[in-house]
Amino acid sequence: MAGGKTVLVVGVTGSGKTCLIRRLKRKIFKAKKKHDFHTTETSGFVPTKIGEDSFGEVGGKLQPLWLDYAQDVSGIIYVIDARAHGRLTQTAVYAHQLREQTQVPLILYVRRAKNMHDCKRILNQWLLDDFRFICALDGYDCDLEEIHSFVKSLP
Ligand SMILES: Nc1nc2c(ncn2[C@@H]2O[C@H](COP(=O)(O)OP(=O)(O)O)[C@@H](O)[C@H]2O)c(=O)[nH]1
Ligand SMILES: [Mg+2]
Repeated sequence: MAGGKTVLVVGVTGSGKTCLIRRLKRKIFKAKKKHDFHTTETSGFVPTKIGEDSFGEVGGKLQPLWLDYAQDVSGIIYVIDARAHGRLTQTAVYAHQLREQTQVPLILYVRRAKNMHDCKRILNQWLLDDFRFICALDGYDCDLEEIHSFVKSLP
């Protein structure tokens, strides 16, 4: 794709998509101000240009359309809130469905895991252990670099 890649960011409502795109855009590693993480619901697909690339979020309410949005992108970041226990089954089902239906490279971005073991435990629990994933641990800031290298690796 000339002039950068388009990346679809999906996940259930409240998983952290908007905040992740905002951090990528502003290179925020840790929240400095309270309003950094104040969000309102995003409707439709509004790509945010970050460097050469574009990141566009499609929320949980539009889950039936995720596959349609996936048609024209280079890669998919699937955001999971590891501490949203009540939503993990649903999110696992959606992640499997999406991956079965498209060849577009997909990476799970698991937010708020306590540690790598916790992250892997959560993924294994829902048989997601064969997914590529980024574990965004509380207090560590290397997740943004991992996202950039995922995007760089996309065809
Ligand atoms: N402190 C902190 N809070 C976050 C982060 N990501 C998400 N949140 C919180 O989770 C809420 C929902 O995140 P949001 O990005 O709007 O989720 P979305 O529905 O997937 O777009 C936000 O209002 C924040 O309170 C993060 O990286 N750090
Ligand atoms: Mg959002």
